[in-house]
Amino acid sequence: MLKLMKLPTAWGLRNASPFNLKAEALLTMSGQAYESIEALPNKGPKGKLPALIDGEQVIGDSSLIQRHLEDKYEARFDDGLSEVELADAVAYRRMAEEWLYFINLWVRWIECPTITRDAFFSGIPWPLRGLVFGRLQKDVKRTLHGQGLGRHTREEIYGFGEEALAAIAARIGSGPFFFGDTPRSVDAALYPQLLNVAEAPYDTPLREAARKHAVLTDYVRRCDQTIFAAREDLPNVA
Ligand SMILES: N[C@@H](CCC(=O)N[C@@H](CS)C(=O)NCC(=O)O)C(=O)O
Repeated sequence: MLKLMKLPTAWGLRNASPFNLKAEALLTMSGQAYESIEALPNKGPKGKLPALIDGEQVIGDSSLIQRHLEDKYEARFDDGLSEVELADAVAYRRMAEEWLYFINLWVRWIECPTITRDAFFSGIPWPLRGLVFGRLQKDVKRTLHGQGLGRHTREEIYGFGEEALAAIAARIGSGPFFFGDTPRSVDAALYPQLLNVAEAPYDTPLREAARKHAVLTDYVRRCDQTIFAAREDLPNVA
């Protein structure tokens, strides 16, 4: 059976790590039975999670997991979409994953680090917890500086976040999904990023901006309920 290596969750969210939730959503939509294994990012072949174990093959990266499900198991997430629709999906997916994700990463590690430390590192005794967290926080700071986001002011970062959320809300509109009545791979990618902004316990202007758009909070709920409606048939229901 397929095995999904994923990060442990927190706060009662289906998964507090958006890319891990995306992989779960894609696997569920594909109809393939799978088993979840909780792991840390260093277990992934690229030092990140999720990763999918399929026999001898270990596939790191949610987009490559999607491709694997399409190529090997004939998952048809996006059948019938036009070239322009597929292009639209790529652009929004990358905006959420390569932009909104980093804004939320900044919220979690730089703006509100103690919430993150207490949720994910409470198993490590003091003073080691502080040392481990401090080292990882330094890495995140370096990443954000390299990416560019970390060079902006707090106000500018929240401004970028609000802009991205407004763009996604406008695009979803009355939906019910990104492309109408059926959830597609773009929904499996977008909704975990939005869930982790709107529902995690970081009381910031970013969460406030997400919650201001009823379109987004409704969309998150709808995606989660629709995509995982069949999970009772599969092992390890979250
Ligand atoms: N492009 C990757 C991103 C995966 C990713 O960033 N995973 C995070 C958790 S949501 C991670 O493992 N972070 C640990 C790290 O960067 O060291 C994907 O689509 O799977």
